Amino acid sequence: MTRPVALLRAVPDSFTAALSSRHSVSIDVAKARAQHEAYRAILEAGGFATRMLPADEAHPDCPFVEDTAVVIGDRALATVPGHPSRRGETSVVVEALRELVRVETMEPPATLDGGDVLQVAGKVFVGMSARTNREGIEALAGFAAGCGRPVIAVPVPGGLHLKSSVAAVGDGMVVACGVEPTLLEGIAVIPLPGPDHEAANVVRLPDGNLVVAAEHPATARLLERRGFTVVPAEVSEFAKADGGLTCLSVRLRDVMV
Ligand code: CIR
Repeated sequence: MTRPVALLRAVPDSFTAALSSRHSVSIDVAKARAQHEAYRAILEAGGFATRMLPADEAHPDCPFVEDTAVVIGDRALATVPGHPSRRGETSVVVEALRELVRVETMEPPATLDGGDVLQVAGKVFVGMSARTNREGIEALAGFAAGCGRPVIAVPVPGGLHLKSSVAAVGDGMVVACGVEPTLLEGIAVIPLPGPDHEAANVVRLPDGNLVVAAEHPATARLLERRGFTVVPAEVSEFAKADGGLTCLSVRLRDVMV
């Protein structure tokens, strides 16, 4: 039986130095590795074939692999991550992607983090965040046009990236915190009350179940009331570095292995 692929990247010892807006918290690397392994097991159980790329000590944020590439169908766009310290993360990801899909590369001055790209109902929404600039959005639009997908730029309501506040939960449906529903034209929005935007960062598994951060039980309850089956995952150590569930993988939903 073939399965869609998800790429992950292992946690380096240097993860304690990952970028973070929460300066007073210290990251437990052993705990982060255990959480990462459990996350991988959840993706596998839910139907993904996972591939683990090696950690890179020179790049503390490398486990947040989602930011380095945008995949549409059988094509990928390698990004120029918005933070300068993260730019060297892409090369290993590009090598891995080349074994699976056709890869295009974004060039500076364009910058874009994959965490700003939300794909739902055949549309590509992109957050105008501090990490994703106008040139990055134009580069994404050119790439997506080649895949027959429109790109719609939207403001980021809170957190680091667009997907810090909104994630796809089904065909044409998202869960979102603080997102003005009219911005996501044609998409059904399950609103989350907040105040924590990251509570909306969930991963949809191939089997239809949703991975929800164990730190956000209210999100789990709300999605269960909507009829979803929820799989909790602990990601406390990644949250300390402003990361969530989607950040930890690049999901190639149409690439079967
Ligand atoms: C950063 O600041 O770039 C990382 N510490 C967190 C990246 C999170 N990535 C994501 O939401 N896609």
